[in-house]
Amino acid sequence: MEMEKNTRVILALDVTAREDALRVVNAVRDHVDAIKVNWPLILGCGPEIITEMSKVKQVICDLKIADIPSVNRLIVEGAMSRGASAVICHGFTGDDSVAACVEASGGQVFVVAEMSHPGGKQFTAPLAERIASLAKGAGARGIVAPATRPERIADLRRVIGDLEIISPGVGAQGGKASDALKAGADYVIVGRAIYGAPDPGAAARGFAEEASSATGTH
Ligand code: 3DU
Repeated sequence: MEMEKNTRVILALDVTAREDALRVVNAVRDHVDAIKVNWPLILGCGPEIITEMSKVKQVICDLKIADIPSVNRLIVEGAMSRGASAVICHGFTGDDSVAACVEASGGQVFVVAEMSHPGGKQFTAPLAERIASLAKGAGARGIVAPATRPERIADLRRVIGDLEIISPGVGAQGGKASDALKAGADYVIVGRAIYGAPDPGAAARGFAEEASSATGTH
């Protein structure tokens, strides 16, 4: 199933209580293209939350999968069978581990190339081009690249061609949605700056408007 490419905003729903998740999702649903579900929400609410959220929007399961191929496959199957449209895995585990994720998800995998937080410069940045190239070779759908360093999005775009780039680090981590999109990201991922805002719906609408002026979509 194609992910909507309308607002270019992916909500990172890192809340732990189901009522908060439902409140935020109901407020932002018209302003985001997908919901990214990570461990805090799954551990807080149980994996059924993946299925529940998938009835509202496409769900990307950000489990940062980083294991041996056989275990990666089981994790991806568990996420996809609950309604995830895509998963996120690490690439430092090597090509066989990434290939297992690609196979088990039917190609619906984003591989973390370079992480957006300051520590991401330490180990992920020096390897990011190699990981991006591994992702492309493995048949992944795309990569994760940092909105906090838009110049790196442009560098990694040159490696992957037309694969998708989803980009976290907007808002709370200091990155700007418009900079990330102009540098070549397809989507920005926004968490705290939306779910932690006094009015999450208005915050999400603001990011969607910023995205549409940056990409010239109206
Ligand atoms: O900083 P925020 O609150 O907007 O959340 C960012 C989200 O993106 C969060 O779910 C985190 O797990 C994810 N993420 C990164 O922040 C950085 C990465 O390199 C990869 C994923």
